[in-house]
Amino acid sequence: MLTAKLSPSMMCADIFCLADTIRTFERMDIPYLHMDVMDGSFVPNLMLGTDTIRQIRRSTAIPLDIHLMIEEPGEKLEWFAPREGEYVSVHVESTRHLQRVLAKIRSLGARPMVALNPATPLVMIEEVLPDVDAVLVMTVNPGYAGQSMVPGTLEKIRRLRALLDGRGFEGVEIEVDGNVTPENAIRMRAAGANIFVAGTSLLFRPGDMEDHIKLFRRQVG
Ligand code: S6P
Ligand code: MG
Repeated sequence: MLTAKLSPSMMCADIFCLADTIRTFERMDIPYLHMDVMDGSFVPNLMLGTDTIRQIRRSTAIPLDIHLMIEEPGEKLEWFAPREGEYVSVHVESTRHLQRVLAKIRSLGARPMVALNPATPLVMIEEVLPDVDAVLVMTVNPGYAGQSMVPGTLEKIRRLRALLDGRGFEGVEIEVDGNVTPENAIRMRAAGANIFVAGTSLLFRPGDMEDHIKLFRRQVG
């Protein structure tokens, strides 16, 4: 079973406390920071731009997990200057030449991840499984924090894990994004997910963030 990892969703962070939050993540050995990039076209919202990404990179060595919710991401990859060890995810629904874009992410030194909306069937990514290090299963429709998990996505995670393992891609990770509560995380883990985007349902909910991280690690791994 792949190691369980947290990827805090930085669009949920209080910008007035950002430096302290990042220090907490460093102290707690958080492996990724999830950066939601939204263009107001692929999704009905605008979020995190290139300058924010640059500033976060200047302030920490934690690798980024950049989630591109933008039209034709292949034409804009260089804007984000992906680094070795970072993840960059692109949506199957927004990317006309998916395989080419995933190859470009790798050629820039980063780790390619393909993302699917809840309504997109797994068959849409079958041909690119050899080209990715991870698959991002959206468990809410992308655009906003604070939504409820779409029923059926748990079963989709289970089917994806079986598909990956059955085709010899046991090392390909599954990231889940949306309404990852402590309870949902346990169920998502049992279904086969191992990277958990932690937003308002997990780390950025009321209470002490370190306690939330410890609870997650006790319950999920
Ligand atoms: C949503 C975005 C996500 C959210 C995250 C918020 O479009 O891709 O990364 O930031 O899902 O988490 P929560 O717990 O508020 O759903
Ligand atoms: Mg996201």
